[in-house]
Amino acid sequence: MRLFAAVLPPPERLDELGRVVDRLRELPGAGGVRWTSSGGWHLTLAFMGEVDEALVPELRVRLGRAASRTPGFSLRLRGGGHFGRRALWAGVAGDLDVLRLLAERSDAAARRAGVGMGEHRRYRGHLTVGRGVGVDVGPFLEVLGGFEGGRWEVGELVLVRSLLPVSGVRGERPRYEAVGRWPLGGSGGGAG
Ligand code: 2AM
Repeated sequence: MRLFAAVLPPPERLDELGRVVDRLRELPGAGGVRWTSSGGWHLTLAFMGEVDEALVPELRVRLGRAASRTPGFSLRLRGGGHFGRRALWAGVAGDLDVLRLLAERSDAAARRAGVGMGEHRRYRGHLTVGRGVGVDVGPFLEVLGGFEGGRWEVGELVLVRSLLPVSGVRGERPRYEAVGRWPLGGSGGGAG
């Protein structure tokens, strides 16, 4: 199954972002962006891709351990950016060091469980709101630049399954399903 570890912002924070994205979708050129579905919005910690079912029990144990070793922390959604024309995203602010630590521990958990994780890149927290940006991103970034979401406490690490569309309908988006949740430890992080 196709899996990734993520932080899921609470509904009220997603609603705030939703109001900004509604404005983006009214801008000229918005039709040239594949907007992600707000119900699936997430901050990816570690993307694992296709994972052999046999590895999942070990992966769960290790993700649970990564979560328990990491203290709860606070974040807010703020501003935005883009990865070339591939992705338009909302940024994050707050305890970014802990967010990065949780991302690195999730990546390490997956590697130790035997998941092929590809090359290790420096983590950059972001929430993708649009893909395949076929137009000038400038006007979108201008609106996102003024976005300041409210703070929330991140209390859990979530394992998400991504179900890719099979219908072949153009523009259809993946469905996401939480298949595991582990509380963060709150004990100060430890050494591992
Ligand atoms: P993105 O939003 O920055 O594109 C589920 O696919 C999530 O995992 C997406 O939010 C995506 O991040 C992230 N991801 C990271 N690497 C990926 C990859 N190689 N293929 C698909 N998704 C990836």
